[in-house]
Amino acid sequence: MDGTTQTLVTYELQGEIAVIGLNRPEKRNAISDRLVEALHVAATRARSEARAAVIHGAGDHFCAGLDLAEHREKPLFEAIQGSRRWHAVFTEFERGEIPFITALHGAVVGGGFELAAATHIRVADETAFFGLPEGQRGIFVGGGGSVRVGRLIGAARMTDMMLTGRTVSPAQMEQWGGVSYVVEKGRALDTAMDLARKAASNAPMSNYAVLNALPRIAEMSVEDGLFTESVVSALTSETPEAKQRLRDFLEKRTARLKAPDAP
Ligand code: 1HE
Repeated sequence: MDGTTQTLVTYELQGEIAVIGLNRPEKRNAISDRLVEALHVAATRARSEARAAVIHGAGDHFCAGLDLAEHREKPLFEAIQGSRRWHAVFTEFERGEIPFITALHGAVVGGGFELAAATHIRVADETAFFGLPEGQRGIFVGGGGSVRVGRLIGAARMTDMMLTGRTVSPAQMEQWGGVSYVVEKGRALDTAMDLARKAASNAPMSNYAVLNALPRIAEMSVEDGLFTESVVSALTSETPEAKQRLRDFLEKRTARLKAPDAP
């Protein structure tokens, strides 16, 4: 298929989960302007009909980042507008209404890492490797990485990755807090789907509060954060769904929590 007829992003609703696939494997899922728009369409649809979503990549790599061929041709102002569009679309994932989970394998580099950083849970398989090669390409992160990746793994580690061009293994990235799960080769999508089903079973208002209150509270002073928490907590408890779920627990209609399985 050529670049005009190809479905750059696949979309499928599996039960309550939207499964969104970067689908440009011949270019290692490099993110072009059209691919950003396709992600926007997928995010909008997922928000309207799913309770959680998983993003994965077709082929051997999750995503090679910004489409460098397209970027090379861009005048200055279009480059700024393009970056701002990434920000707007990735924020639809990050601060939306449903949780997004990324299933990572192969290259998770540049804008691909920025995309993953805008989602709520990252699952990597053993083949994944992380890089921020912008310095080697003579450019800078433009998909929100300076804000999100820096906060996720720490500014010093991000600086190191950008200055040295080093790639980072999934095990190291897990230690750094950049991914939450490392699984066997080929298992990232299944694991992400399992996690998405769990998240989808929560009350939607609780998930909304996690997605929208937690990151804001993290930016507040301690006093403001604690106050905001009390208000959000009380509002969440007032929903009919919360009342029903609390009743279900007290009347022993829900499963009890269990200690985790041994690692
Ligand atoms: C691309 C891109 C791309 C591959 N833009 N076309 N990202 C990077 O600097 C990463 C650049 N890519 C790579 O290092 C490698 O391609 C991979 C490690 C990801 C995969 O290697 P490999 O050997 O499987 O594939 P390949 O042969 O390098 O690439 C296959 C094709 O995809 C080839 O095109 P072809 O026409 O010669 O077949 C490549 O040119 C093409 N391709 N990656 C365009 N990124 C909002 S700011 C974000 C800033 C950034 O993301 S900077 C980081 C950019």
